[in-house]
Formats: sequence, structure tokens, C-alpha cells
Amino acid sequence: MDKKRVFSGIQASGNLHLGNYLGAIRNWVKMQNQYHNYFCVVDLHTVTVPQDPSVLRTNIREVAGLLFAAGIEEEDSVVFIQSHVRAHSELAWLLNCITPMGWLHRMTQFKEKSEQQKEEVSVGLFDYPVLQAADILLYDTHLVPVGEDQKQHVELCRDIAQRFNYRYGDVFVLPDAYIPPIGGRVMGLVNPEKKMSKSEEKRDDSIFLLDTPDQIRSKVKKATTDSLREIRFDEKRYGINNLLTVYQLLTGKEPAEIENHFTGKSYKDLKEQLAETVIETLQPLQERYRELTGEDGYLDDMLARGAERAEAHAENKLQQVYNKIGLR
Ligand code: ATP
Ligand code: LTN
Repeated sequence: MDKKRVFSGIQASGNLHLGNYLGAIRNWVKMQNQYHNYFCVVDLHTVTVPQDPSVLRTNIREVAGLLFAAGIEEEDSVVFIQSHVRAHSELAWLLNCITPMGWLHRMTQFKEKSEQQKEEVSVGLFDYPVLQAADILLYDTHLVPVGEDQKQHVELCRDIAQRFNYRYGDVFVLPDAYIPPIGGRVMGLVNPEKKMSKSEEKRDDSIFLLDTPDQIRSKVKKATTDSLREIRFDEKRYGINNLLTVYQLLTGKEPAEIENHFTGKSYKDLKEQLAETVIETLQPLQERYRELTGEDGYLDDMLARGAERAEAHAENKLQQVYNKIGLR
């Protein structure tokens, strides 16, 4: 039977963190041999907010390298850079012309991100979800594995696809989001009421995938806890709950087993064990990353192959769309 298709994207806005890994990338790796996969570094989304050109260039390669280092395999998955496949921008334009502004006004991520920028906010940031819809729809995607914050964008993509299909006939597959039952929203270490984020000013909130063991120990040590001194899963105790959830995700142990293990132990014990578990998890990934990026041209060749494979599918879809609209 034909495998279904998966598409997901990741921004090149800075270092990847444990939230990106546990909420998204790790699941992509786990699911990859059940599907045909497209994983995209969405650099056109990244420039919706100001970026330094040379930093951006470095970040794009770093994110792509980390995807392979985390275990994405060329055999099952096409990894590519969004701006290398022109069809993404072209389809975004065509979808812009059928998407009501009102739908975009409802997007909570835009409301949050634009608050910090007020009048300076770009048209691109407002239009961000339409470009995301183009990404997904170009590949006849069935499933979009993402963190919880992206659920609304995938639902919007479905609405846009439905509207197009209704007007012009069936062209697009309607995608579903896949959000992991746990890990879909890893919280900040210092501020556990907000999600762990790359764009966060407070760097101590996030563990980055390329952090050194000492940086990891120091960040986990500074993580916010509470005064109860009891190590138990409890959604109302944001700090401890987040540390335990990350520990659960990394060890694969059941909550009851974890609570038993930490009975009579201190927050300091929990933090020390968590830090060592994070270090152990990231060490092989960091090693692979160094190997991969150490060899001149190796990563670039993989990305060129990825773009070529992606383009073959995307161009075909784009032509169908032009045709339906009456443009070509
Ligand atoms: P940031 O991490 O700066 O908030 P972002 O969420 O805007 O970045 P990406 O880096 O492109 O954008 O996100 C890549 C994937 O990681 C998405 O599927 C997103 O839902 C997921 N993700 C991001 N932050 C978290 C988090 N704290 N917990 C779980 N998943 C997350
Ligand atoms: N908006 C997403 C990144 C993204 C994406 C996509 C995710 C762009 N295009 C297509 C899934 C499918 C984010 O900020 N995390």
C-alpha cells in the first residue's frame, strides 16, 4: 500500500532547543519509516521578522544539519530549504488571493508576535500562515507533526484547502495535525508559564541542542521550582511538572515510576539527574552534527538533493493549481 505523506517545517531563527526536539523533531525521526516525509527549513518564514544576513545564513545550515544529526534519514525523508523551491512563494501568492483577511486576524501567534513590534510589524508576519499552508499543500500532505502552538495554523491550512477545492475542484489533500500526547508544549526553565522558545530574550529559559554539558547543568540548576519540596506530577505546579515531564520524555518511564524513584529525594537530586539525562541524550546528536558539518560540501550536497526531490512534487502540484485558476 502507498505510504501517506508527512510535511513539517522548522524556522531558522536561532538555536534549536529541547522544546523543538521533544515537541517536533524527535517524533519526525520516530515516525519517518511509516511515511513519505518532507522536512523543510522554512527560511522564508524566518525573514518575516528582521534577520542579520550572515547570521541567518549560518542558522539555516545549522538547523538543517541538526535535523540529520537527530536521525532524519535521506532514505525516508526529503530535507530541504524552503527558499530553494520557488513553488512555495508562488503558491502562497495564489492562496493569498482566496484567503479572507478575517481568518488571519484570528491567528493567536500573530497577535502575540506582533504585540512586541506594534506599527513595524511586516505584512509577511501577518501572511505567515498562508505561506505555511502553501508548504503543506504543495506535497499532498496527510499529516503535519508539530508542537501544540501550530495547531491553529494547520486548521487554517485545512480551511484554505477546502475553500480552494470548493471553488475550483479537488486539488488539495486536507491535512491533519499530529500533536504528541506529551511534549507538545515544553515550558521555559526560568519562566515555566511560557513555552520554551528560541526567540526568548532570557537565554536561560531554553536548553539548546548544541549546549555544552556545563551550560546544561547550569541552566537546569537555575530552573524555577516551588517551596513544596514534593516531587510529583501536578499541572498546577508549572516548574516541577515541566522538569518531570522532560525527564519522562527522555527516559520513557511512567509517571508513577518516576515519582517513586524520587520519593524522599530533593529538588537538587531531580535537577542533577535531569541534567545528566539531557546531556546523555544530546551527546550522540552533537557528535553526529560535528561529523556532518566537518566535511566540506557534505551537508550542502544533501540539501541540493533534497531541493531537487521536493521540487519534482511541488512543481507538479503548482501547475495543477495554475491550471484550475485559469492562469496557464
Ligand atoms: P520558537 O521555538 O522560537 O518559539 P517557533 O515555535 O516559532 O520557534 P519553530 O522553531 O519553527 O518555530 O518550531 C519548530 C517546531 O517545534 C514546531 O512544530 C513547533 O510547534 C515546535 N515547538 C516550538 N517550541 C516548542 C515547545 N516549547 N514545546 C514543544 N514544541 C515546540
Ligand atoms: N510555523 C511553523 C513552521 C512551519 C511549519 C510549516 C510547520 C512553517 N511551515 C509547515 C508545519 C508545516 C512554526 O513556527 N513552528
